[in-house]
Amino acid sequence: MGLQLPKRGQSVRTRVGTMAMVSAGLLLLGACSSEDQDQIGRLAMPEGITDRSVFTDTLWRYGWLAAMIVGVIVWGLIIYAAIKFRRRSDDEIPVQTRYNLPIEILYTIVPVVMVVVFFYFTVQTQNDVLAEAAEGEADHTIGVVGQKWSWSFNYLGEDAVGGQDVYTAGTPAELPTLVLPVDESVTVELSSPDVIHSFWVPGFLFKMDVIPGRDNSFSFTPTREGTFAGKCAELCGTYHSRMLFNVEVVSRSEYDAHLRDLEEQGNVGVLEGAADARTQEGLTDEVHDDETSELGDQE
Ligand SMILES: [Cu+2]
Repeated sequence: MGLQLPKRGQSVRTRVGTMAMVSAGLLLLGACSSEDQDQIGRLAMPEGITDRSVFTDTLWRYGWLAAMIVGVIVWGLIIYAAIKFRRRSDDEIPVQTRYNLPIEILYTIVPVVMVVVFFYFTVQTQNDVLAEAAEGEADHTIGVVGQKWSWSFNYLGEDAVGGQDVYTAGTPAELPTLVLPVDESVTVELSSPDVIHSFWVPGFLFKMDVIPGRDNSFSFTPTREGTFAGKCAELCGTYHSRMLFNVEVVSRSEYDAHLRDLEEQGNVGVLEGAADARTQEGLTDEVHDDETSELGDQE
């Protein structure tokens, strides 16, 4: 028995359905706020707020472009093949082809080449994002501690408080705020006393794991003032979803005032993030050496 063509009534119904879907789609797009439309323009990436976010943003856009080019070629080939080699009569069987070596080599090599190109540009982007502060040392160094289930921020050796270290800490109920000076370079040093967390500010278009016993750091310069959201991006345990914080990018004078406030509140020193941080194995070399010598003394 041959193929049954759809009856006329069915195809009209399909066309009406398609038109309804297209107009609903257009209506939805039209109803988008300008904020949503900005986001569509950025291909769903958050707006970058540091000098480094442009690298990730560029990779993202070219990634989409490459995917669209591949998509158009593949869709084109599918449509071309479906029309050109369609079944023309009920008793015709299409040409049966087995093994086409050139085609098989092509569709093995082409994806490998695409992955290599993606990999190359990803590594290049990563190097740009992770490059240390351009001119020697960064203007500010901030120690960020991720601990179950919040964050501590240590502002290290700040001139505004006479070269002292001051800190701020939060809880899942009272979110901590990381204050950053606009247009000044910052190095963030990440540490964790307990489990692996991940420091993520979506506006940085970047995140980095916070691993016990491993010193991870990155540098950047915030370029836009404002309040932004931050979170833990590693499924680290029970209250992982509550490991939220805020980032406030402010002018230098407001930044200095914030540091002096912390000093006045008595938040002087460096927080390790947990009461038992110094007794846990393998946190930093320094701690480890201390423990070894203590053990040596006991023996
Ligand atoms: Cu976490």
